[in-house]
Amino acid sequence: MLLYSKVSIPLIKEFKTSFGTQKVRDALILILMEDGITAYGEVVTDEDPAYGYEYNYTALHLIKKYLGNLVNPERDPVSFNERAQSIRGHEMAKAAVEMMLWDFRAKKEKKPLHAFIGESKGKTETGISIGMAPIDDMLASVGRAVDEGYRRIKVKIERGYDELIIKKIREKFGDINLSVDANQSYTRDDFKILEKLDKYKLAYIEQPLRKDDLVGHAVLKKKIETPLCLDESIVSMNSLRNAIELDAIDILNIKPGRVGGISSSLEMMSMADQNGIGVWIGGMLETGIGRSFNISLASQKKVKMPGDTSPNSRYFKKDVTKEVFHMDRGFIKPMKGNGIGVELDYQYLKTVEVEGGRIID
Ligand code: OSB
Ligand code: MG
Repeated sequence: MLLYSKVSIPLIKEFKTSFGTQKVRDALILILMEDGITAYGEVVTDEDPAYGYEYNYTALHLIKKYLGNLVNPERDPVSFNERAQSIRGHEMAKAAVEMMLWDFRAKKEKKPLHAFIGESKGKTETGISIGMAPIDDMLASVGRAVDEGYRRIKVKIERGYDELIIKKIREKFGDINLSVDANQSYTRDDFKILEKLDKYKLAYIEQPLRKDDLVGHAVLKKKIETPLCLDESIVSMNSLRNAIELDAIDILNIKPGRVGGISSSLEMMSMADQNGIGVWIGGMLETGIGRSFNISLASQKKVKMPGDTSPNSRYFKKDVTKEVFHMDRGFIKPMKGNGIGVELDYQYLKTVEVEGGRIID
């Protein structure tokens, strides 16, 4: 039986990026109950098509009309991926189903997911992503993150909210491991602004230009010293290969939910590794379900940079999972249990659920 539950969880603090301000996380959770096993998936979409073109309505529609039917009969994520190729795009919807199947298989084999999918370090270095805010608020948030022991601090920027805030952070906190994420806010007319950021020795600048402007990123990469990290631009092995061949990328932010799931994430890690591209695992304000998948991937040996895997207790007062992640001196560990190792707290889930039901009997 395949079920879904759409939940609306208020954020402790709004999260502001160049594409909008999130006040709640409207998460779409998938639940597969079979053979005495309960497996989970989470779609990283939100209510509106802001970060990408997919959103909750399209993802749920796709899962109901197409993807749910492609799951049968052997519950194997690899053959699901093959069949799902008949549906173009919609990697976020596909990813949620694919990842749920990986959780199912890992639980069937009685193994924690991080060990089931590859060579795991059993832990990962943790970074934090801080939304845009007035200067004083931002400096206070960075200060708190430094005190809490985060290994890399990423700050959201946009055209007009960039050099000054970076300058202030460097003045106050010295040479901390600092990066910025523009979420596609700049165009090719803004290269002069981006060149000025070189002197702040950022670990990287993430997704400065529009997602489909790989050539623009290649041109920019020649003009700046700051390493270029791509997020939205990379959705498939082909887009990664193109970025590498064009020399448009130094570092890759892999979000399994954006790239179609675990298999695709693992393939990307290998390709990045072979080409000297740094890799870290990103996040999309997931609940404990999605977060657990991310942390399992971030624990893989091939991931050598701190990612956006902060414990999501910084986003939610209460999560929909019974187990919550804790960070210890900048490290976070995958859960010990089988599969993703977290269970839904159904009692709480019902209080934040806005819609739910059966997809397949
Ligand atoms: O661009 O990395 C991003 C959150 C939502 C959408 C896009 C992004 C982000 C983050 C948050 O940076 C990272 C996290 O989940 O902690
Ligand atoms: Mg990003």
